[in-house]
Amino acid sequence: ERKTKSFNFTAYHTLDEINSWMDTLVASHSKVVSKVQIGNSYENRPLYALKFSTGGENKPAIWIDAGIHSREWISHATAVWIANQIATDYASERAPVPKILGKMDIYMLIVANPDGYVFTHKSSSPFYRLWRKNRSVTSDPKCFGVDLNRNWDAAFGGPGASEKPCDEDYRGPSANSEIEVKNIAKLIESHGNFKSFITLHSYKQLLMYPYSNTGTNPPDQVELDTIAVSASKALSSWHGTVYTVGSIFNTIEQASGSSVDWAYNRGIKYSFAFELRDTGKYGFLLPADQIVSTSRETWLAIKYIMEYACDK
Ligand code: ING
Ligand code: ZN
Repeated sequence: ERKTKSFNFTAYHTLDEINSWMDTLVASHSKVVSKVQIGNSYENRPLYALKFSTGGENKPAIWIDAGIHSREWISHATAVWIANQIATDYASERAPVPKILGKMDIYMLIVANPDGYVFTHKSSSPFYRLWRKNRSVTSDPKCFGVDLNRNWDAAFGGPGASEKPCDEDYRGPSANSEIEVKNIAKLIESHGNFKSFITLHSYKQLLMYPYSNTGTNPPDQVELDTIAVSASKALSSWHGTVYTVGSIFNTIEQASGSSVDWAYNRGIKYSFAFELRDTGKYGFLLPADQIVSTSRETWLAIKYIMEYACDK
């Protein structure tokens, strides 16, 4: 308990600090949180997910990942804060967390791209700090990394992803070629009972749903849009931060091989992608004094989506 409390939620942390914080969270809340290793990264770092569960086998579940793009530091920091909030809300019986965890499990992968994240901490020079992809070797010896949000088996190879290894949105040689993507997909597929898939990115203040690869509406567009509008209203109620809602294709741009399209296509209806703060003033370099306010407002939106999926 003491150690969890002394963790500084108002600062950005290294991979090692986040991993050891997970251990202290699990130690303080072992009845409800455990650490699950879902595999390793390309450079052989463990991929640790936090599993929130009150017991039972294969309960309907909610997936949350952050940091699939390493430079988007506010996503990892927000996921850390939210994980702590879920644990403490459960411990103090604060609604709706006990109800949600009575029916569903929550999996949180806070650092989906640990190799990239370590790289962004090597130097504050933009080449390091603004690294987006993972760090795998490509067919071009000068260029490293695959965009892990273009490598999923969902319209892989279509428009909105590059075939060139030096590009920021390089899709990789084939769908699931990247071990990080493969590990997440394997966990979700073998579990088979995920109801919601939430992925955290930055920046642009958007709450989005599929598809990213086409402008055609998904069959559940009306419901997903209604949920996203309500969740973004909940988010705004905290500090007045304004989010735009829509399909990924319509709010940002076309992207093939994305995780939410994959999740939605395999039947995870409540699939959403967040672009957290800000709208461009600081961009990926969001000052650390905005971590807690960003986390609090994002939690309101995520809580809304979770409760909706739970009550459904
Ligand atoms: N934006 C996302 C990207 O991968 C996105 C947008 C989200 C595309 C979800 C597809 C699916 O390009 C950032 N900033 O990474
Ligand atoms: Zn991103």
